[in-house]
Amino acid sequence: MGSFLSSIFSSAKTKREREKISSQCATRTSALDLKAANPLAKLPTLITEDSGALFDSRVICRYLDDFAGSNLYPKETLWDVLTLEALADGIAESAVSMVYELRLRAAHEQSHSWIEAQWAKVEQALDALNAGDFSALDGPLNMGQLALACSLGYLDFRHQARAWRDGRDQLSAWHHRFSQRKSMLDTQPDG
Ligand SMILES: N[C@@H](CCC(=O)N[C@@H](CS)C(=O)NCC(=O)O)C(=O)O
Repeated sequence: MGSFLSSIFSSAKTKREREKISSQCATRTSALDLKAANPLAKLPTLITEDSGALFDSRVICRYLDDFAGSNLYPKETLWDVLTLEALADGIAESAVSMVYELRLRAAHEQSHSWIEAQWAKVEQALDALNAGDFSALDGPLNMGQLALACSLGYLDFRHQARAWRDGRDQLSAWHHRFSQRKSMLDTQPDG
Protein backbone atom coordinates (compact mmCIF):
# COMPACT_ATOMS: atom_id res chain seq x y z
CA MET A 1 0.00 0.00 0.00
CA GLY A 2 2.79 2.44 0.91
CA SER A 3 4.45 1.97 -2.45
CA PHE A 4 1.19 2.53 -4.20
CA LEU A 5 0.58 5.77 -2.34
CA SER A 6 4.06 6.93 -3.18
CA SER A 7 3.41 6.34 -6.87
CA ILE A 8 0.19 8.29 -6.62
CA PHE A 9 2.00 11.14 -4.92
CA SER A 10 4.58 11.32 -7.66
CA SER A 11 1.87 11.49 -10.29
CA ALA A 12 -0.29 14.05 -8.47
CA LYS A 13 -0.40 17.16 -10.57
CA THR A 14 -0.26 20.01 -8.08
CA LYS A 15 0.95 20.60 -4.55
CA ARG A 16 -2.64 21.25 -3.48
CA GLU A 17 -3.67 17.81 -4.75
CA ARG A 18 -0.80 16.19 -2.89
CA GLU A 19 -1.78 17.93 0.34
CA LYS A 20 -5.35 16.78 -0.03
CA ILE A 21 -4.29 13.17 -0.60
CA SER A 22 -1.91 13.40 2.34
CA SER A 23 -4.55 14.64 4.74
CA GLN A 24 -6.97 11.96 3.53
CA CYS A 25 -4.47 9.20 4.10
CA ALA A 26 -3.46 10.24 7.61
CA THR A 27 -4.34 7.72 10.29
CA ARG A 28 -7.50 9.07 11.75
CA THR A 29 -9.11 5.80 12.71
CA SER A 30 -7.49 6.02 16.17
CA ALA A 31 -9.68 9.04 16.87
CA LEU A 32 -12.78 7.22 15.67
CA ASP A 33 -14.62 4.07 16.49
CA LEU A 34 -13.37 1.93 13.61
CA LYS A 35 -16.54 -0.15 13.74
CA ALA A 36 -18.65 2.94 13.15
CA ALA A 37 -16.77 3.53 9.90
CA ASN A 38 -16.37 -0.10 8.88
CA PRO A 39 -18.72 -2.69 10.41
CA LEU A 40 -16.03 -5.32 9.74
CA ALA A 41 -13.62 -3.28 11.92
CA LYS A 42 -10.76 -3.96 9.52
CA LEU A 43 -7.86 -1.91 8.27
CA PRO A 44 -7.35 -0.25 5.94
CA THR A 45 -10.37 2.02 6.22
CA LEU A 46 -10.10 5.41 4.57
CA ILE A 47 -12.22 8.29 5.82
CA THR A 48 -12.78 10.67 2.94
CA GLU A 49 -14.27 14.12 2.97
CA ASP A 50 -16.53 13.52 0.01
CA SER A 51 -17.25 9.77 -0.22
CA GLY A 52 -17.57 8.75 3.43
CA ALA A 53 -15.71 5.72 4.72
CA LEU A 54 -14.16 3.40 2.15
CA PHE A 55 -12.79 0.02 3.01
CA ASP A 56 -10.91 -2.90 1.58
CA SER A 57 -7.54 -2.01 0.10
CA ARG A 58 -8.73 -2.72 -3.44
CA VAL A 59 -11.56 -0.22 -3.13
CA ILE A 60 -9.26 2.36 -1.54
CA CYS A 61 -6.59 1.92 -4.22
CA ARG A 62 -9.19 2.33 -6.94
CA TYR A 63 -10.47 5.49 -5.27
CA LEU A 64 -6.97 6.97 -4.93
CA ASP A 65 -6.12 6.09 -8.51
CA ASP A 66 -9.22 7.87 -9.67
CA PHE A 67 -8.51 10.80 -7.36
CA ALA A 68 -4.96 11.27 -8.64
CA GLY A 69 -5.62 10.29 -12.27
CA SER A 70 -2.71 7.84 -12.12
CA ASN A 71 -4.14 5.38 -14.66
CA LEU A 72 -2.95 2.35 -12.72
CA TYR A 73 -6.03 0.48 -13.99
CA PRO A 74 -5.65 0.98 -17.75
CA LYS A 75 -8.90 0.37 -19.64
CA GLU A 76 -7.27 -1.88 -22.27
CA THR A 77 -5.97 -4.36 -19.66
CA LEU A 78 -8.49 -3.72 -16.87
CA TRP A 79 -9.61 -7.31 -16.23
CA ASP A 80 -6.08 -8.66 -16.26
CA VAL A 81 -4.95 -5.96 -13.84
CA LEU A 82 -7.91 -6.53 -11.50
CA THR A 83 -7.32 -10.27 -11.54
CA LEU A 84 -3.63 -9.85 -10.73
CA GLU A 85 -4.57 -7.45 -7.95
CA ALA A 86 -7.06 -10.01 -6.57
CA LEU A 87 -4.41 -12.73 -6.69
CA ALA A 88 -1.94 -10.51 -4.83
CA ASP A 89 -4.60 -9.67 -2.26
CA GLY A 90 -5.35 -13.38 -1.83
CA ILE A 91 -1.67 -14.11 -1.20
CA ALA A 92 -1.57 -11.41 1.47
CA GLU A 93 -4.81 -12.60 3.06
CA SER A 94 -3.58 -16.18 3.38
CA ALA A 95 -0.18 -15.03 4.63
CA VAL A 96 -1.72 -12.68 7.22
CA SER A 97 -4.18 -15.33 8.41
CA MET A 98 -1.28 -17.72 9.08
CA VAL A 99 0.26 -15.12 11.39
CA TYR A 100 -3.08 -14.49 13.11
CA GLU A 101 -3.55 -18.19 13.74
CA LEU A 102 -0.32 -18.33 15.71
CA ARG A 103 -0.51 -14.93 17.38
CA LEU A 104 -4.16 -14.53 18.21
CA ARG A 105 -5.38 -18.03 19.03
CA ALA A 106 -4.56 -20.07 22.10
CA ALA A 107 -2.08 -22.88 21.39
CA HIS A 108 -4.71 -25.61 21.86
CA GLU A 109 -6.99 -23.92 19.28
CA GLN A 110 -4.35 -23.58 16.57
CA SER A 111 -4.50 -25.82 13.54
CA HIS A 112 -1.22 -26.51 11.83
CA SER A 113 -2.92 -28.33 8.97
CA TRP A 114 -5.01 -25.21 8.39
CA ILE A 115 -1.85 -23.05 8.40
CA GLU A 116 -0.27 -25.36 5.83
CA ALA A 117 -3.44 -25.23 3.71
CA GLN A 118 -3.13 -21.42 3.64
CA TRP A 119 0.53 -21.68 2.65
CA ALA A 120 -0.43 -24.13 -0.13
CA LYS A 121 -2.68 -21.41 -1.58
CA VAL A 122 0.22 -18.95 -1.48
CA GLU A 123 2.50 -21.47 -3.20
CA GLN A 124 -0.04 -22.26 -5.92
CA ALA A 125 -0.37 -18.54 -6.65
CA LEU A 126 3.41 -18.05 -6.70
CA ASP A 127 3.86 -21.01 -9.05
CA ALA A 128 1.27 -19.65 -11.47
CA LEU A 129 2.92 -16.24 -11.41
CA ASN A 130 6.35 -17.79 -11.94
CA ALA A 131 5.01 -19.76 -14.91
CA GLY A 132 3.90 -16.50 -16.56
CA ASP A 133 0.16 -17.16 -16.30
CA PHE A 134 -0.64 -13.51 -15.49
CA SER A 135 0.07 -11.13 -18.36
CA ALA A 136 -0.47 -7.95 -16.31
CA LEU A 137 2.81 -8.68 -14.59
CA ASP A 138 4.57 -7.24 -17.63
CA GLY A 139 4.16 -3.91 -19.35
CA PRO A 140 3.51 -0.43 -17.95
CA LEU A 141 3.12 0.01 -14.20
CA ASN A 142 -0.30 -1.06 -12.96
CA MET A 143 -2.01 -1.66 -9.63
CA GLY A 144 -1.77 -5.44 -9.91
CA GLN A 145 2.02 -5.20 -10.05
CA LEU A 146 2.12 -2.87 -7.04
CA ALA A 147 -0.19 -5.12 -5.03
CA LEU A 148 1.95 -8.14 -5.87
CA ALA A 149 5.19 -6.38 -4.91
CA CYS A 150 3.60 -5.49 -1.53
CA SER A 151 2.42 -9.07 -0.97
CA LEU A 152 5.84 -10.52 -1.82
CA GLY A 153 7.40 -7.97 0.53
CA TYR A 154 5.07 -9.24 3.25
CA LEU A 155 6.23 -12.81 2.62
CA ASP A 156 9.81 -11.62 3.12
CA PHE A 157 8.78 -9.76 6.26
CA ARG A 158 6.76 -12.46 8.05
CA HIS A 159 7.50 -15.75 6.29
CA GLN A 160 11.17 -15.50 5.40
CA ALA A 161 11.86 -19.07 6.56
CA ARG A 162 9.48 -20.37 3.87
CA ALA A 163 11.95 -19.13 1.20
CA TRP A 164 9.33 -18.32 -1.46
CA ARG A 165 12.03 -17.58 -4.08
CA ASP A 166 13.36 -21.15 -4.14
CA GLY A 167 12.57 -22.72 -7.51
CA ARG A 168 10.86 -19.53 -8.74
CA ASP A 169 13.59 -17.74 -10.64
CA GLN A 170 11.28 -15.76 -12.96
CA LEU A 171 9.16 -14.34 -10.18
CA SER A 172 12.19 -13.71 -8.01
CA ALA A 173 13.87 -11.74 -10.83
CA TRP A 174 10.66 -9.78 -11.43
CA HIS A 175 10.46 -8.86 -7.73
CA HIS A 176 14.14 -7.87 -7.66
CA ARG A 177 13.69 -5.56 -10.66
CA PHE A 178 10.47 -4.09 -9.31
CA SER A 179 12.00 -3.46 -5.89
CA GLN A 180 14.54 -1.10 -7.48
CA ARG A 181 11.79 1.41 -8.31
CA LYS A 182 12.23 4.63 -6.41
CA SER A 183 8.71 4.40 -4.99
CA MET A 184 9.50 0.94 -3.56
CA LEU A 185 12.86 2.00 -2.11
CA ASP A 186 11.31 5.13 -0.58
CA THR A 187 8.54 3.19 1.17
CA GLN A 188 10.40 0.24 2.71
CA PRO A 189 8.56 -0.71 5.94
CA ASP A 190 10.52 0.01 9.13
CA GLY A 191 9.76 -3.40 10.60
N1 LIG B 1 -8.69 -7.94 1.87
C1 LIG B 1 -8.77 -6.94 2.91
C2 LIG B 1 -8.12 -7.48 4.18
C3 LIG B 1 -8.34 -6.57 5.37
C4 LIG B 1 -7.78 -7.19 6.63
O1 LIG B 1 -7.95 -8.40 6.91
N2 LIG B 1 -7.10 -6.36 7.44
C5 LIG B 1 -6.52 -6.84 8.68
C6 LIG B 1 -5.23 -6.11 8.94
S1 LIG B 1 -4.02 -6.57 7.76
C7 LIG B 1 -7.46 -6.52 9.82
O2 LIG B 1 -7.93 -5.41 9.94
N3 LIG B 1 -7.72 -7.51 10.68
C8 LIG B 1 -8.51 -7.31 11.85
C9 LIG B 1 -9.63 -8.29 11.90
O3 LIG B 1 -9.71 -9.18 11.04
O4 LIG B 1 -10.43 -8.16 12.82
C10 LIG B 1 -8.07 -5.67 2.42
O5 LIG B 1 -7.13 -5.77 1.63
O6 LIG B 1 -8.46 -4.58 2.82
